[in-house]
Amino acid sequence: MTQMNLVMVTLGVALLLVAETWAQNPRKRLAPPKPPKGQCCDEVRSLKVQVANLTSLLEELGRKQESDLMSIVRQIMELDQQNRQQEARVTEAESKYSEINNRVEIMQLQTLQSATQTSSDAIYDCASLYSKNYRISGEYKLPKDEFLGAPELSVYCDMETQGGGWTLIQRRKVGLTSFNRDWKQYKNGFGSIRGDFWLGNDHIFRLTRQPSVLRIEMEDWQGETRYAEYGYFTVGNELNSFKLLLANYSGNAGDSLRYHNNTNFSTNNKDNDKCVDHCAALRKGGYWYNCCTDSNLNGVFYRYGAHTKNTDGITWYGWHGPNYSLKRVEMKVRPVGFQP
Ligand SMILES: [Ca+2]
Repeated sequence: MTQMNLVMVTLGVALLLVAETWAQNPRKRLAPPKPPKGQCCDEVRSLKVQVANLTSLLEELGRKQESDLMSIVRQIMELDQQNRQQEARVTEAESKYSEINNRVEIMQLQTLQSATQTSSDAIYDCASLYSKNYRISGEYKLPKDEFLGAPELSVYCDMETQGGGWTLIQRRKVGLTSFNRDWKQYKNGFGSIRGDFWLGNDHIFRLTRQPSVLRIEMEDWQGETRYAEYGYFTVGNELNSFKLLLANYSGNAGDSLRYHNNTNFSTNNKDNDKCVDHCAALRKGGYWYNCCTDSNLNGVFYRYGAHTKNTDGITWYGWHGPNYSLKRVEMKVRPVGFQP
């Protein structure tokens, strides 16, 4: 622009000079010019040359300016286009982001739904079966549940006592199945689900991961019955030696499992009791032996009850003392919040 101004000024001066020259010779312009004197004509010629030069310079500058303007316009247009492209890219990115966001939300929703389905639809005990309208006591097969890590399992459900929904974890009634078994057998369970059996410490652990009630029903050889119920009952996993924790006794048989509270499980090949003696070997069963017993529900089945010589029978001290083996026992669990 400064260059442009300079050119304009120079051109202006040149024009002034030309005008002045013309003003000095007004007649020459009107009348047919006489042959000019050498000096004057030389000056005019030189000025004309200068004007021509300046004009061409101006024209050139004008063209340059025009081309500059054109290039600026082009640049602006290009920038504008780039801007629009970038805007488009941003819009695209935004829509992709929102699409991904939507997908994540859908996935979260699906996960939530499947989790809800698993916890509400899963059949993992007799209480769940009861709530699905299975109301007849008997043997049921619980399906394998990968979510809970539970294998397929046959269980016996008591759907009648005190509203039903009970999963049996133990039964003594026939007397032909030995309960003098090792750790692994007590861990996995043994016996016949319709007869005498131990469900298995792994299964009892899984069942009692939800807050559970334990109910023990007993019958003596005179046909009388008693029960003991614990409002809180849980068995630890194998790493914790299937430790027993229970509380809130109610019933009419006496609180003869309290003595075994907070003890580990022991078997004939694993002495986890709180005694110098090997209680499992002495009492011939697997149980939460302390030192050793106030009850021995997995003891030896003695027909007709009284066994004054031995203390290894199916005993419940709170009812018949240490020398009376019961005729029939059932241990069963159900969730604390169970609604018949
Ligand atoms: Ca011991």
